[in-house]
Amino acid sequence: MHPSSLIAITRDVSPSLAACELSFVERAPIDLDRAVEQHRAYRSALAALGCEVHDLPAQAEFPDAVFVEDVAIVVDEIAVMTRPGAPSRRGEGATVAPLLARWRSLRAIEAPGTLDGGDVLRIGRRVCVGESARSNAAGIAQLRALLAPHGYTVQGVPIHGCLHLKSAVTALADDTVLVQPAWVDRAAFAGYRIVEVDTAEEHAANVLRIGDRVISPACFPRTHARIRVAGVEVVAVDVSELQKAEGAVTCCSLVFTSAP
Ligand code: CIR
Repeated sequence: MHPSSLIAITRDVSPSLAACELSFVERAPIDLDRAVEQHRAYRSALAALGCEVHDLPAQAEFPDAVFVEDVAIVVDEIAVMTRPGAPSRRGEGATVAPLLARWRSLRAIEAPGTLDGGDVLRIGRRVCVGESARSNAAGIAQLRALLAPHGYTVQGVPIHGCLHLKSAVTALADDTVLVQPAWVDRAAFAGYRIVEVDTAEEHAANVLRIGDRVISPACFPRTHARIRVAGVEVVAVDVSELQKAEGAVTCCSLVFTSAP
């Protein structure tokens, strides 16, 4: 039997990234070459942290397709293909599904449900889903029905002022979350140790946990100091051009173990 390995699925930056969806971020010119280079460095960071990176080719017809996190939820037992809330993003999953099917049996969110992976925060067997403009009650109910047989509890969490739940909160460890309290109520995470982002770094709550370390955008040094005080090592990556597309670090990959 092969030992289990950490898989990361990514997708190259679309040449049409400038036409991305934007909700809470002002449109600003994106340097595409720089975005491509930053994405390459992000993949290198994943590899350096032990991930086997499977990079899909860019899709010119889908400006936001680099943000692969939104098209699937991967748990140990199954993967759920989402139905993204933005109609422009609904075709992105078609080329991710066959790759994911190498490791997981696939399920799917069906209309009228909508769900973006960026709204789904899993900590152990607890799954929190942002009640956002992208993920509706039907989508959350379908995810609950698909995951409950595998022992997961799925709970809707209201958010306000940001795109996705994981814009507002991510996990630093099984017992610790990093929170932007302006966008999500800290009370939803009672029982966890809570680290707040620095007030000068509004978008700093989105970190990608790989084992006992986190990847975080390089532009948030004050929050990095807080994370380190909490005992977690930070790997900083520059994703400035992807941030202009309202993306950050969790959204650019699907990370899971090959054989749990
Ligand atoms: C969108 O609005 O769908 C993209 N421009 C950004 C998606 C970012 N996804 C994520 O954080 N999971």
